[in-house]
Amino acid sequence: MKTATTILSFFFCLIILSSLFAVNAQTFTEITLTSHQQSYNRGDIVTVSGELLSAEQAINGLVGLTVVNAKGSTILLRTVTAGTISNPLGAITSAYLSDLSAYELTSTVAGELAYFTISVINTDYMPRDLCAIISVYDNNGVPLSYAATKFPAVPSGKGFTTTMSVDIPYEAAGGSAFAYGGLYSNLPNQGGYPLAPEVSIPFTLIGTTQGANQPSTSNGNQGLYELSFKLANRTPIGQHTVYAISRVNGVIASTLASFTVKQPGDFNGDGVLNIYDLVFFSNNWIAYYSGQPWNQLVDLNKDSKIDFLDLVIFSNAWILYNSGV
Ligand SMILES: [Ca+2]
Ligand SMILES: [Ca+2]
Repeated sequence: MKTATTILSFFFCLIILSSLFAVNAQTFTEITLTSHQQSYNRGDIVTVSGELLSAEQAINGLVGLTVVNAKGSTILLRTVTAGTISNPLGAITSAYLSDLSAYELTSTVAGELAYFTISVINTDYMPRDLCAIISVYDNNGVPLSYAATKFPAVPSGKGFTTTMSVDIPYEAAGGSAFAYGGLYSNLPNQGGYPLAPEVSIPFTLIGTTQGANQPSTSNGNQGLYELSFKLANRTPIGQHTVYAISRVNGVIASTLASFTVKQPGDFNGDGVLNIYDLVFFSNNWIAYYSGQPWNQLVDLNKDSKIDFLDLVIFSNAWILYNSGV
């Protein structure tokens, strides 16, 4: 929790500082960010989007997006493009799944460390700190983990190649998965902004469960950007924070948004899982079987029926809630 507070207070300071710089530079660079819903269930698809503006006009640019879960862990770091990017300050020249020795691989196994090798260069005219980032998803478009490597003051025209390890959880959905390679001036939670468009790295994830082949998606037209991803079935309950940062015309703009991941089985939405939710479940179960109207909230596995599968999910949520997990 301490880490979460530190990260969030850093982001707030950065926003205040960047807005001061924006005023001083009189360019009024601004970035907006919203999550399309205030609250989500575990397993839902989250979409966040926003706009990049300079002097109140939509402007092309790179936007770095960070999502921090309710336990303060960063679950994804992505670079989305708001329009066409010309003359980026850096480039990713290659990125692929590999072994520890940078030998290229096509598949890896859930529950083990995966390795990714990425090569980046500084295309600016002056030395720059470079931070290469790998953000990994499973076959359901669920963000799993990330890794980053920084090198200070990389000369103009030079770069580095690094091999990074990412922990792939055992429960990650197998199939066609994606990682994304990003290049930043630093980690976004340390004020870093994107220097180059990201690259996607397709690979095969061998898992104990097969995913639905539903990748995370991003898109953008001039000034507009959007990112969708799926919440893990085990994502912590509570407030998730999304942080966006961009550098446009030499001015850094950043902002925050948040959404809540709801307690499964909390049908009346009071944040507590108790007898009132059980009564709601039972009443709707009875209604379903007697052909009466029933509430879709109770269909926890979203198969348009109320049966024992929903009861199992409800019971598991009840046990987990009452054991304080
Ligand atoms: Ca409740
Ligand atoms: Ca159901």
